[in-house]
Amino acid sequence: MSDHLLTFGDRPLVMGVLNVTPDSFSDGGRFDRPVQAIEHARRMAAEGADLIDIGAESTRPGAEPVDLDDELARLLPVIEGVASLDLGVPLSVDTAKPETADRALAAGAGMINDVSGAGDAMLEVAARHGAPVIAMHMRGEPRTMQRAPRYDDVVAEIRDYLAERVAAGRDLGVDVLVDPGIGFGKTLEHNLDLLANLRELRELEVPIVLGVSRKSFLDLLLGGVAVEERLAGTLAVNGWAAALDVVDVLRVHDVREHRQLAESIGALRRQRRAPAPRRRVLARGIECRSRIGVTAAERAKPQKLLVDIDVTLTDQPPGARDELGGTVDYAELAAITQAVAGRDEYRLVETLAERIAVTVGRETPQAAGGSTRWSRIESLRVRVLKPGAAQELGAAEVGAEIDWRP
Ligand code: HH2
Repeated sequence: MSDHLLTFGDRPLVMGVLNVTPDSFSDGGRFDRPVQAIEHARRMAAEGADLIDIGAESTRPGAEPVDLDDELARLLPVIEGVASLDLGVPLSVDTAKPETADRALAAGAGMINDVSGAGDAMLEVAARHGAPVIAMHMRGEPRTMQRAPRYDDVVAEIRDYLAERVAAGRDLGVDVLVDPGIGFGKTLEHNLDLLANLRELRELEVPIVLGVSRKSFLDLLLGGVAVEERLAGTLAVNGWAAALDVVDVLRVHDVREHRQLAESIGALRRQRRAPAPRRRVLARGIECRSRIGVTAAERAKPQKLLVDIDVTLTDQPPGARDELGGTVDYAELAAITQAVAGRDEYRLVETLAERIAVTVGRETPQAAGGSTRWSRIESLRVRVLKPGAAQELGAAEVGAEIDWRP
């Protein structure tokens, strides 16, 4: 994606918020004069912002729309002023109006952030300027969006909506980044569902943007926390998403702290060891005999069974020992299976399968806490087939299978 504008590596990018508004929910009125706004952009760049998002229309719940002329009058001097500082940090324009985006891109912004989902007119502006776009999901409009929003499946509905915007962008050659729009026409439950299941947006295979900074769901979640006290909650949620690698851009007010968060997670990610290859030992088609069946007649004499066992081992370091003592011996699996099958009568094949699994788990050295420190049984699959019954029924195979963890 847009190599010249954004490069994604092993940490999320930090997008600093610059609201040139009198009424934004957390910083309204603080940067609504160009001089203050430009100074704040300089500060965020010094604190480590990878991007600066400049908006002139508050989208907090209940906010009134701003008309085009007012929006341009607030935005353009700031975009031009920040662009002239040459901070080396790309600027995005936070607007839902294609005309505003067009003028902002001409004035020095390199990207569009559209909370209204980047409709076709917006994508056309982006295509004309060769700029990427953030398509954010919003239900309704800011003035009314928090009036009892409803979804059948909030994660699936938003994923499908964003997928459609990505496809529309692709048709025009526009790179689209997606944002689930935390707090935009969503209850606390909806926001948490989205945040806990962000990985579903990974299916879209485009960068994911997240805006949770200081938002009111944190107030509801934490039981009454004022806007200026929501940094810890913001860091926790952004840290969760970053650690799970389900976010690429964090849109935040507190740049310094989030750059530290992103760098820490990047360092840990680089340090992670490659997972060791998982070993699975198989013993399949073990022949044994057992008195098994739901009727006494069936149990009167032993019948032939075929048993498959798959043992998954865990905890092997790369290049684990090349010795039988450090793994499961399949001869031992066959011997245990034959002994368990012959020892008792069973009505159900699943009972026998379970008995075999439990015995393997208990009697091999790899049983949890067993003698071999670095190789333990993580799980077992045991399948018991009755070839005689299959033949009678005209079936290829009949039997039962169980999965078991020690
Ligand atoms: N949230 C806000 C504004 N723009 N853009 C994206 N992509 N994602 C967001 O979650 C998002 C956004 C609202 O936050 P803020 O800008 O601080 O407040 P206000 O809209 O009141 O100016």
